[in-house]
Amino acid sequence: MYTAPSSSSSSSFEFSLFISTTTMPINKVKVKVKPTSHLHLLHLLPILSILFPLSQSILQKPPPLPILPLPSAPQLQWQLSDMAMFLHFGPNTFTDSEWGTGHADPSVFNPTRFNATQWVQVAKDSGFNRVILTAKHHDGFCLWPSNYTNYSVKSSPWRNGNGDVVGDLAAAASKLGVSLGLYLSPWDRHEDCYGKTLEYNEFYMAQMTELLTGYGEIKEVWLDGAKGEGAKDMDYYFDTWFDLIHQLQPGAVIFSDAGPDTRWVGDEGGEAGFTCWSLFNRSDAKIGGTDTRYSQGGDPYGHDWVPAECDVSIRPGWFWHPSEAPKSARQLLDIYYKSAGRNCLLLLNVPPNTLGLVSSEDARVLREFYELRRSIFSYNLAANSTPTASSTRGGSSSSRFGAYNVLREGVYTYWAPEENRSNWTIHMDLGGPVSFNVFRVQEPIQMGQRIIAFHMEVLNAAGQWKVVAKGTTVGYQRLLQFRTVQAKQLRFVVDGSRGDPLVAYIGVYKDQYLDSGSSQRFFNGTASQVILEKVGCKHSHLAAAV
Ligand code: FUL
Repeated sequence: MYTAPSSSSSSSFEFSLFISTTTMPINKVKVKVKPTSHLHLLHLLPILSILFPLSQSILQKPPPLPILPLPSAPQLQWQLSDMAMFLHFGPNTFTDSEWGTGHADPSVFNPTRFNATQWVQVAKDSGFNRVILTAKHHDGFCLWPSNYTNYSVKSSPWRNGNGDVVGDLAAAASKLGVSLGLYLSPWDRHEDCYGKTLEYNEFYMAQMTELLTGYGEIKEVWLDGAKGEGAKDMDYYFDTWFDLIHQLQPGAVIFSDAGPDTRWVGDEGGEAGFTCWSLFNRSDAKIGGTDTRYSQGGDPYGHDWVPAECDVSIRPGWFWHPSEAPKSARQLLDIYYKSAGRNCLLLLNVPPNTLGLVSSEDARVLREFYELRRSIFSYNLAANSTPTASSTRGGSSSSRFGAYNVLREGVYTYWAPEENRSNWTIHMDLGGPVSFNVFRVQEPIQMGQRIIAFHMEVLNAAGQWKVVAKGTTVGYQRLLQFRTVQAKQLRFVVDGSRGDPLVAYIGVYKDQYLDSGSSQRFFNGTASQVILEKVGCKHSHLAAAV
């Protein structure tokens, strides 16, 4: 198995070449050096650097300058997780509605087997490490005992009015190591002061403060501009809200149609544009007045870093309805390719039912979705290849920016080309014929989003390079699907970039169900065992988890 040298090992390697003898006379001082002990060498470094001024050859070339705009630390952390689970729950669950009027009797809210740990466990078991709850939806009913309204769990029969859904979820999430986000709807169809700008803004900020000070760390605050026809007119003081949220929870990202930290992708089908920039101009966007094309694609000239979040429900509605069924795992996978595979976070809604549990049908589909992803992505079929590049920053293939980095997981190690080149190619000799139909590439987004266009080509039996897939933006992660090809060699070529392109990861995979017309049949929530068996026999080398 190919193991790339780490940057620390490459510098100690250079150092051990520099002092190649075991005993060296240095100004009549004899220094014994064991060539195998890097620890000893490190201890000697200060003495040796005085006695021998360092030669230029062992100085490292620094990383290139990042290209603005850049993600903040919470934005970076948010994007590295690629999926979150949305939980729509409240009186609508019990009244079979989507937009509650705000006048449903609180007595309807009574989830007799409520278990927030089950919600979080389902999320965790299917590969989600963030859950986001509708703490208050448009009907104004609060899932926590707010001091500013009686329209809440306090007035319901559930646990005799002593329950707190937000509290239970926060405790379960913290216990299982899953992060928590909260949705506090600005539009409130119950609250009397809604429509009076000053009063309602005070009310909303007081509720926000309760949520952000009473439940530990909150990683995402979700709000939207949705409002029904005929709703009272008023101003929301968004900028003041955003400052309050960042003050109370500095690690949280704020979602809205226009950021500030993450933007709505502009549709509720979970689909980003084929081209999707994290760059965006916030001043060109309006909360409650989304330009879908602008949101789906972002803006290559944008001054702000505002990556897109793709929300979609596992069922037709956002809330649970007895007549609705979940999508199949294959459909979820297609959505994954069009969201997480296009530089976005997939926010998948899984609505708990009237018992207060994630339904078993939904849990089964999620398990299959997880197994499908695992069967495809846990083994990079190029893992044993030897990548080489058209050029390498620092001039040597043993540099810390060498092409070998594209086989190391994560975005913090990357290939960088020599400056001012126009040919940016990574060549991979796969060491024998490999069949694949999915391509994955990642940029180190902490350095800015750069790649504008790329293609991937393979060497065919006749010795000609043939283009298999073309893409535009990459960002955190780009996935491309195509008909299965068999190749011994591939080339990744950057055709356009804002500055020198940097590449953090390249992978090729086999989605064994992609070319088969029968795939729908397998992924309708009833065939977990079939998938596990198929996956198990095809990929005995699977890693433990995605
Ligand atoms: C929209 C709302 O109107 C829907 O009910 C749902 O909550 C969706 C996620 O956001 O703006």
